[in-house]
Amino acid sequence: MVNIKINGKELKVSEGTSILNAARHFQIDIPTLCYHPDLPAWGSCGLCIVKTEGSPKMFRACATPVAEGMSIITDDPEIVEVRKNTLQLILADHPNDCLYCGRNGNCELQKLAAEFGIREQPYEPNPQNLPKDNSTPSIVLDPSKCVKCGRCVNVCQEMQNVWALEFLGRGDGTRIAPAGDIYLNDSPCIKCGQCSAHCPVGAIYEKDDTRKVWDAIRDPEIHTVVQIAPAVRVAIGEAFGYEPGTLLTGKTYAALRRLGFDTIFDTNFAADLTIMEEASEFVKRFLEGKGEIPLVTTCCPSWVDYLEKYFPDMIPHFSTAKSPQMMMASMIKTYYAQKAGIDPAKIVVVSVMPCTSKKYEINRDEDMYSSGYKDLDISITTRELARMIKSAGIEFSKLPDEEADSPLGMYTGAGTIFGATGGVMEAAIRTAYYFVTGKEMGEVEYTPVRGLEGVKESELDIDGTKVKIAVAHSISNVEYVLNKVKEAKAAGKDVPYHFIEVMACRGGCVGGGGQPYGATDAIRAKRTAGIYADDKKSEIRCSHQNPAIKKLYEEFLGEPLGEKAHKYLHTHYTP
Ligand code: HC1
Ligand code: SF4
Repeated sequence: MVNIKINGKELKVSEGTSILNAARHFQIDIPTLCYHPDLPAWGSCGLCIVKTEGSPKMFRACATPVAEGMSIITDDPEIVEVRKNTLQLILADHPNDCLYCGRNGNCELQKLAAEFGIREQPYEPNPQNLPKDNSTPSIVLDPSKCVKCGRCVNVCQEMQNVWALEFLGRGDGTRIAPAGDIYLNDSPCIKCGQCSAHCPVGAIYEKDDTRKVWDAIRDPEIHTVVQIAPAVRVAIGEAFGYEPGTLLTGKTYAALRRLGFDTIFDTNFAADLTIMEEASEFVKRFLEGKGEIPLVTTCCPSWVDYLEKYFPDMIPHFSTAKSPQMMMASMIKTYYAQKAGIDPAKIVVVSVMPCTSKKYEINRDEDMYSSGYKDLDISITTRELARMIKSAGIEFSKLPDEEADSPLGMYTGAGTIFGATGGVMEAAIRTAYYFVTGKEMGEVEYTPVRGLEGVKESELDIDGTKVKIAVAHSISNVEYVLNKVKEAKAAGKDVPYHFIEVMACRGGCVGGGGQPYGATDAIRAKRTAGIYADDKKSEIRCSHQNPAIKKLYEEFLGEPLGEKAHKYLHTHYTP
């Protein structure tokens, strides 16, 4: 520990802590546009300048560690003046079209301009007029709005190890763009949206599909069916002033009904369905030797995109089970349409996801028309749903708790934990155990796969059979796991794992690129706690015990991995 003073107050902080974090720890918020706790400090914006007592020199609090005896001043008239001046320079390069910006009311630059009372602009306006990149189905790049903070580049390179984004040009002409100055859709981008979730302004944002949803809702000929993903229910509240992690399933159903959706189902039901197929697939490969081991989960479309691009030789290891959102969509346009007597051509399926990549998944070429129609029509993010609720004037906090509709609305605790890293694995274990032994697991909570550690390895004992497991989240953690498998295979040794779960975003879907802004590990942990609380309070906690799932197999699908299940619930991959 080192002894320091901040604004005259004596404090003890751990060695190596940056001045910015030391100050924040003691409730002094030094302004910054470039620093984010997920990322290494870059010191590019220059707003976090501070001084030490007795010295006129100013330095960046994000990039300077505390030192014994340091007496730091975070705020005096001169510091405030320099920060204001820096802000005015940033604003001079920025288009002043806040009223038309997707981040209006939720922008870190706008907030700082308000807090610093910026009322005039001494500098000649010099906004860059650069074209938007609309090429991906998931995110839009608007380089004219970029404040060159570097967060997107950092997150894409360091956290996701994708390297789709770069700084191009020099000096005044510096801008963010895909390396090689190509369209984002032609770059290695995996559409995870982490750049949009970390951007402090409106330079990268989710593609807004809410207009399409409104059109479907308002069309009297169309029957709209909506599904919500596991992780949405523990984060949507943040847009309405709730604590992160507050479980708001019932209010979200109520809001969707008031928006005008005809039928409300839950992706958690389909997560139970995914487990039926994926756990069966695991047993078939692992115990019967039919197929490659390790089995790798594939419900995260950014992860699938990454694997197809960078590890195509691993394709035989992918689970062929579709993601829950796609399984749900094909069941809506077949099973539900038949049961409800609705022409599937008149159904529009909408999904609400914590994810920008799900917009890409619905447009993949592979097996996404299994119902005979486009299975899933529109996918929107948690952020887009929050905007729809607000623009419709719905007072979210005053809504009653409502139920989802039948037959695709009932879910188990296993379905809900899909939303957190390790959750798909834990849900699969609960059912695989039953499939292998014919007995239920006594204690269903399998905690070695939980938590925010980048790679979680463990060994499960299923009635004397050892199952080696790995769970990774954030693409930067994946290479370690895959390389271990590849090295073992190349050396002709036993594979180090039998079952691998990967989610592209840190924390899993709770930390998805389409979730409300401002996620940090503390917020991801709260959302995760909300997910596990939902599991704990569930009467049924294993997918194979879901009565609505049993009925679906009895009435329509037949057996897991059977002919019909293959037709509607499985897919393939293209290198
Ligand atoms: Fe996810 Fe999944 S867990 S991928 O994050 O397998 O988006 O929440 O809906 O499909 O169920 C997302 C979440 C989500 C799918 C499920
Ligand atoms: Fe990089 Fe993900 Fe953004 Fe694509 S969506 S540029 S992969 S951070």
